[in-house]
Formats: sequence, structure tokens, C-alpha cells
Amino acid sequence: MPRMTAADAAVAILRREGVTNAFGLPGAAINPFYAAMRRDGGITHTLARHVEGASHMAEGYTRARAGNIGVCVGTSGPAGTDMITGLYSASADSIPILCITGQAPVARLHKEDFQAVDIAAIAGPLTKMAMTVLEPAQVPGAFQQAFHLMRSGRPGPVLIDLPFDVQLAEIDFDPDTYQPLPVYKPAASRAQIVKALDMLAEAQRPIIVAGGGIINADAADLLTEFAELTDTPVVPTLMGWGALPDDHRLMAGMAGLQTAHRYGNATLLASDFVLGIGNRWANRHTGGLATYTAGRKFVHVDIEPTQIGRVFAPDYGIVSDAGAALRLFVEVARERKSAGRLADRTAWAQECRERRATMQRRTHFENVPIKPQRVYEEMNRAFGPETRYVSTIGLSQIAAAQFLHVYRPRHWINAGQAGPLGWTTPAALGVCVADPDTPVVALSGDYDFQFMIEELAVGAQFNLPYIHVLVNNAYLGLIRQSQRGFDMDYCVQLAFDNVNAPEVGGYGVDHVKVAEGLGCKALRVTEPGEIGPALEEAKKLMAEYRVPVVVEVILERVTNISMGTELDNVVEFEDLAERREDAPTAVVAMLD
Ligand SMILES: Cc1ncc(C[n+]2csc(CCOP(=O)(O)OP(=O)(O)O)c2C)c(N)n1
Ligand SMILES: [Mg+2]
Repeated sequence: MPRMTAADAAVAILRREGVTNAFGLPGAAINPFYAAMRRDGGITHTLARHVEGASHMAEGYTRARAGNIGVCVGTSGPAGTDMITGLYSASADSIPILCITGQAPVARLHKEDFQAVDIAAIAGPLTKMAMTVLEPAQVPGAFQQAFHLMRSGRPGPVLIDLPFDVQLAEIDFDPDTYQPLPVYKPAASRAQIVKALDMLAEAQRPIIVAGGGIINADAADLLTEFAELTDTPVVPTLMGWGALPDDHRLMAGMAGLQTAHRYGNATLLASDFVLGIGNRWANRHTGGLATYTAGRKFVHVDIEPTQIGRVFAPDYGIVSDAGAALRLFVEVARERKSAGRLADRTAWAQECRERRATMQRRTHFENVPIKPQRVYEEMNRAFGPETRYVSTIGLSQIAAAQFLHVYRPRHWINAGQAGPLGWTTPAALGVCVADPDTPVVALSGDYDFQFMIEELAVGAQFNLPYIHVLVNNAYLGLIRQSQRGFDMDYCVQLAFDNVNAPEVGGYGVDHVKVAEGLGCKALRVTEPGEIGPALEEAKKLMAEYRVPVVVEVILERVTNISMGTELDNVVEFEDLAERREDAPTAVVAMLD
């Protein structure tokens, strides 16, 4: 039997489970694991500048491609605690990442040793498994179980904490005969799918709410096929956006309080039946449940049994992987179609499409300072359907979801539930590592950008080019807007006179200089007509220098973005589109 350190065995298992990349930074307590990675030579390591950054890079890496599992590595103590936000974000959005931490030696764990902290206890509620491995011979099993859990059922993160002496201990392990454990994914039965389809057939105005579970299951094609077969309009959730292309005739718009379209909400409220697949009825999607559920029936398909009924009781629940359910939905719908037993939905589908062509928001503003809506119009012109967008939170992200277009699964990469400021830059870098051939465009408000800004240096060092659109209102804009309810504008201002940069006109931080200082390229625009040319220039700079390129757009400081407390009570702050020229890049042209 081959003998090796437990750390060598761990790395051998990572390789056999398909890991090719890791994100992290070493410290004394994790050096044996780094030594094992070095001996193995098969894992490309990206050195983060902040350990939280490494955890978000791992998440971006997972989200970019089906089957990927991002790995983040840090030492004992503060490295683990820094990655807690990453574990939260990953678990909240059902994204598997494997977090590996070093730890004090076993015999000193209870002696308040230097940088010894009970990270497994801290990470417990945020992971599918969090384990300090106390016995070296348990290391292979811990890693094997980690991959099994991350891939089974509702996906999510795992933390493995390795005491220093455990990493160094020699064990017997045979990498050649190692094999991954089978993955468990519940699948709907035919009887369940038949029942759900019967309920859909009885409805007059059905829609599908398509959640991120469809993207996790890599089942976007099946969703599209099923929607087309039954002519059912699709309302993607924020996590499901891209499962059906935005220019598809059955794309009905997103529904919600913030990241939503006017026509999406109107269609949801006009429906009498909702088939939710791989979604979790997030509160920013549903708003008040009385409004959301009144007058319509619900079927909920989810991979995690305890998700059924968590937010409200559906009329019927099915526990299934979204892909397995959709395969059967397609099969049964095909049979019914050839038997001529599918309802004619032409009028309803047409009605939904008409709402898309009439209920639009205005994007075309000529104002200086620039209104944010105009930025997304210019981005729609500059970036094609191949673009992967990465964003986190803020008015910037909300407006992006209202105005940008997404055409493919995994092309809207967003920390939907946790929304941790600072996620955007490292997540975008992780996406670049996972898929260097697809253009990546990140979008941040100025505050999101200032969190984890140091990670730009990682992009410069490892030549991870992407475009970072930074919309600068010198405000914690979303919080400023929500403080209107308290009649205050308190502790949300980021503006100051920068003694080194009078040219930023009182907007505070000189992001261009910071980005350049970190080895990236950066441009700043102040007029709407400059946005398009700057984005084109950014593409050239990115190709020439192979580093992140920041395009900072100086915005009007106070612009409120449409949002509300109920689906039927979303407040509009600007004039709506009335003519095609008001929303010139809308996918469905505005009917004049
Ligand atoms: C770690 C963390 N702290 C606080 C918040 C709450 N929060 C959400 S958006 C926001 C302000 C974002 O400002 P900015 O990035 O400039 O975007 P804007 O809304 O101005 O477009 C804050 C503080 C958060 N999401 N994450
Ligand atoms: Mg801001």
C-alpha cells in the first residue's frame, strides 16, 4: 500500500475528484498542504490578496461551469473566519465550494494556541459538513464525503479543517483505486409529473417560475423545450436568469420587488397557475405572500424535501432534481402533444408578449451627470450575448437586472441571497479562471468596488482580463434610497474632497489611480456619449494588456431605482418609456 502524508492523500483525492484550480493563500498551519500541492503539481493556485476574496473566487469558479467545484484554502484562525462570508454566500445560493483550512496541532486545540479557533463550529450552520479531522486516517474519508455531499441533493459548501500534525502524519492510501462516491439526486416519478401537468392543463393562464436549480442541474435546454412544447411563458428568478434567453418569445420577464421588470410582475399577477422549478420563493421575488399567492395555484418542484412548504404551502409539491423533473415533463408533454391533448395557449402567450412591448422603463437619458439607466443601455450595445455578467448588490445590481440582457445560463453570476459587498471583483476573477475564453463584465457600485478592491492585483498578476463597469454615485445608494423611509441621509455618503485628486470633483476616492496602482487599466467617463467609446476602448486595453480594465462612470449622485414592497406596488421614480427611443435597447421593441 502506498504510504504518504495525509495532506498528500487529500491532494490526490482533489485531483481524482476533478479539481484543477485552487484559490487561497498560505500560512504556517497550512504549509504541509501547500507542500503536498507543490509535490503533486497538478493544481493551479491563484494567490488572493484577502482570504474572503479567495472564497468568492472559488464561488465564481463553481458558478461559471457545470460540474466545477471551487476550492479555497487558508491557514488557521483568521483565514477561516475570513472565508465565513464566502461559505454563507455559497450556501445561501446552493453553490458547492470546498474550503480547506489549516489548524493548530490536535494536542493543542484546547490550549488557546496561536490562531487556533473552532472554525468547524463557526462554519457549521453555513455548510453541508464542517469537520476538524482529528485522525490522519480519516482524511481520505472526509474528502470523499465532502465531494459526495457537495454534489448530492441541494448543492452547498463544505469546510475541512486540518490540524498541522494531521496533515503531516503518514497514512496508507491508494490513489489509483480511489473512486468518488455515488451522487444522490432525487428524481420525480412519472405519476407526479402527470399530476402536475394535469394541473397546468386545467389552468387558463399558467407560467413557469424558473429558479437557479435549473442552472445548477444544467437543464436550461430542457426548460426551453418544455416551455415551447406547452407554450407556457417563463418568469425566471434572479438565480434562474439566463435559463431561457432574454430574446425568447416565451421569456415573460422577471418578477419581484427590485430585480424585476414591470411586465414580469404584471404577468405573474395576471397568471392563475405557477409551476415553480428549482426556486425557493425568495422574499425579494414574492414580496407579500398574500399578493403573490391570491388567485393562483402553485406546484413546487425542489431537490430538497424540506424546501417544499417552507415559505408557503403549494397546492402540490414534488421532490426532484430540476433536470430529472424536466426530462419527464418534456417526455409526457411530447406524448400529449402528439395525441393532440395540449391546450392552445396562443392568446395567453401573446398577451404576455404584448406586456413586454408596452410596459417598459426609460433608459435613454442625456443628462450630465449621467443617469444610471443610460449606462445599461450602453452596455447592451457594447456587450453581446456571449458576455458573462458578474454583480452583487446595490442600486447598480438592481438596475442591471432591470435593464441588461442575459441570453445563456451561467451568464448572470450574482450573489443573490447573501449579497456581500465586495463579492463582485473576486467572483469575476474566479469566473475568468474557469472560462478564460468568454468575455466577463463585472458591475459594481463604488462601495462594492471599494470592498476587496485589492483583489484587482490578482487579476493583474495572473493575467485575468475582464471589464469592470464601476458606477460611481459616491453613495451607499441602495441604503440611501431605503433611508427615505426614515427621512434621513445618514452615514451613507462616500463623497469627500480628495486632496490628491481634485479632478474627481468631490466624489472622494480616485478609483482610476487605485486601479492603476494595482496593475490594472482604468478609464473614467462623465458624459453619456463617452460611455460607448470607453467600453470599446476597454475591450482593446484588455486584449492588449491582459489585465482587468475598470470603466468608471460618474453618475448623478441621487437617482432612485424602481422598487417597492409588493408586486403590485413597485414605485417608479422616473418617467416610463413611451416611445421606442426611450428604451432603444429593449429586446422587444417598445410599441409606439
Ligand atoms: C458586507 C455588507 N455590508 C452591508 C451591506 C448592505 N448594503 C447593501 S447595498 C449597500 C450600498 C452599496 O453601495 P454601492 O456599492 O456604491 O452601490 P449603489 O447602491 O450606490 O449602486 C450596502 C451598504 C451589504 N450588502 N454587505
Ligand atoms: Mg454607490
